[in-house]
Amino acid sequence: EEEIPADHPRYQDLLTRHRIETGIEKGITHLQGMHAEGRGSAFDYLLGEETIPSADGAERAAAAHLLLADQPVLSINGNVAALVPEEMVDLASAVDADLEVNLFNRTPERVEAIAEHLREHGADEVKGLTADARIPKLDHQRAKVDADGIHAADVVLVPLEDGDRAEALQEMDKTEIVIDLNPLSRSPQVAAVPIVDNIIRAVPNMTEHARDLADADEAELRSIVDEFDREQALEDAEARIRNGL
Ligand code: PTJ
Repeated sequence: EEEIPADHPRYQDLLTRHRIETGIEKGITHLQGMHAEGRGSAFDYLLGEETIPSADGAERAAAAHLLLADQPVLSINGNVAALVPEEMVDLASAVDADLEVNLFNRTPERVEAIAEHLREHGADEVKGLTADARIPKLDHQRAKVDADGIHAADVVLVPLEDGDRAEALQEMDKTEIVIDLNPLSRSPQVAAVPIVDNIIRAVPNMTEHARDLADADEAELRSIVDEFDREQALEDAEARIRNGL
């Protein structure tokens, strides 16, 4: 990371790519993670590589949801672990959430490497290793969850996955927060809170909102949650991308 000069016009994009490469070398990130990163990077370019106002609103609503939750869980895949390990640990501590490894390309080695990576970045407990429960109606590896983790959670943060897990979790009556730079992906389309922003910016900003709302009472948090308009957030992101074109 030191090799990339901070004043390079594509600094953030190069840094992100470099973290994914390092993640692959360490056995944390799947090779497909590089493709996912490329897709995300194209959308970020069109968004102007900044947190648009509606995404900031979504990040605040997400923070309020997490603070209101009884059992919030932050789901971690290979890209998330490579890009924002410390930031995820910080968010988990700000909202008192659990971290759970959940992978599409699941192998015991990768689950363990990611858990270890998160511990190195300050996590004291990482879930997802026992995987003693299943998400119903989902037949791939992403169905494997901890009974006292995602399976029991009321609010789940689902970053960087375009798939059908979001829908399956919704059928379990969970509130979902999705981070995805592509507003047309299936996951943001069904999320209670779709955050169309780069995870590198989104997570620290959610933590900042959570700290800002730490003393807010339940009524205030509820009103933030109620005022958030998911359709409008998706429309704003799409409009911004069309503009970018
Ligand atoms: O680690 P695993 O085995 O669980 O696999 C993880 C990947 C990411 C490889 C897997 O979930 C996958 O292939 O995902 P997709 O279908 O490429 O979906 C990833 C989504 O995240 C895409 O819609 C991208 O636009 C989006 N994305 C990629 N990078 C970022 C991003 N969104 C926000 N911030 C990013 N940095």
